[in-house]
Amino acid sequence: YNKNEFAQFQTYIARYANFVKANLVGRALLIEDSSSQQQWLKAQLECSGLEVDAFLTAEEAMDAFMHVQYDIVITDMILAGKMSGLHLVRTIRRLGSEKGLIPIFAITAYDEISRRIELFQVGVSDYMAKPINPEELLFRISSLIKAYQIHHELINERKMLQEMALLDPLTHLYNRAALNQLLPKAIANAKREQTPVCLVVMDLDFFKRINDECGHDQGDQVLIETANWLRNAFRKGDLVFRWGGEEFVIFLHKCTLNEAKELMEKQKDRFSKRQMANYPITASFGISSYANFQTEICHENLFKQADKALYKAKQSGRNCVVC
Ligand code: GH3
Ligand code: MG
Ligand code: MG
Ligand code: MG
Ligand code: MG
Repeated sequence: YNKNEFAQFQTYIARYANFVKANLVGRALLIEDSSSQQQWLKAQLECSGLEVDAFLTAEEAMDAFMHVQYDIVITDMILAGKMSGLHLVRTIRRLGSEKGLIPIFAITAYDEISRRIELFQVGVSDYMAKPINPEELLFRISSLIKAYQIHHELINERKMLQEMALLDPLTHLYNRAALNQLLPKAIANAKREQTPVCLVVMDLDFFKRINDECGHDQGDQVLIETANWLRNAFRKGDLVFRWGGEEFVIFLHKCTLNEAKELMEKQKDRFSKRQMANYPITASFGISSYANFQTEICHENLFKQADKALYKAKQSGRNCVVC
């Protein structure tokens, strides 16, 4: 750089440093065993807008780390306690969970190549050697924090999308994709625990009439209220799905065919006595069961058997239960 360029560069750095200072949002875990250095570092970090929890030993810091959600760990490598900086980094990295991916910034007294390599080998994200220049420190941690926060947002968004993909948007019951995912597991559980299970397919009777007579919105409302009724009608551990249209599927765990038949007769009567969105409505039910554990059954076949029984229920006049 010539003199002019350097001056310009310095102004730029100062301006950007102020920007970074005012713009860091997050919580830092700071470990420094010299209390004067700790106070100084804490003040520098807090200037940038960060919240800082500071500790003198790695043991105390690790305790806080397990209970609080941090955005970065900034640690001195040579510490007074039993647990060294390297040990702390290794412990965090071994967690495996989301927590174990936090950026870790090392502050070291030595700056030899072998030391630096060792830091990266145990999983440090970045480091600076003492004496620390606060401007540079803020630049370095700011990019680490931002990358980690974006990573977090993406993980949360992905979780939300995965959950949404399994829910029916109208009724918020599990949808058919959820059925394909959860039923094989539920059937495998039944086989492992040797406890019989049943599958019920429920189809609203003459549902098309509601749409025709009262409009599609009224039809939707009936579906929503039916779903709410179903949600409360069964035991914890039973699964309720909207399979499609006006058809619902109920998986009954720890339930024999006779028990399912008896239960569904009662539920059918309760349902037919209730109005759904001020509309009197009944439903037909078909039941299949899995109780012979010498044989395998896939959820498609379990469904087909229940659907066949449902067809018979429709043929014998609706508002009834067939096994
Ligand atoms: P059945 O007793 O034989 O089952 O007669 P049904 O009228 O209930 O059966 P059908 O299969 O003839 O008609 C089902 C209707 O459900 C047709 C379709 O337009 C309607 N439907 C499917 N999904 C929805 C939905 O999300 N909202 C509304 N309002 N109607 C739906
Ligand atoms: Mg130290
Ligand atoms: Mg139908
Ligand atoms: Mg039909
Ligand atoms: Mg129907």
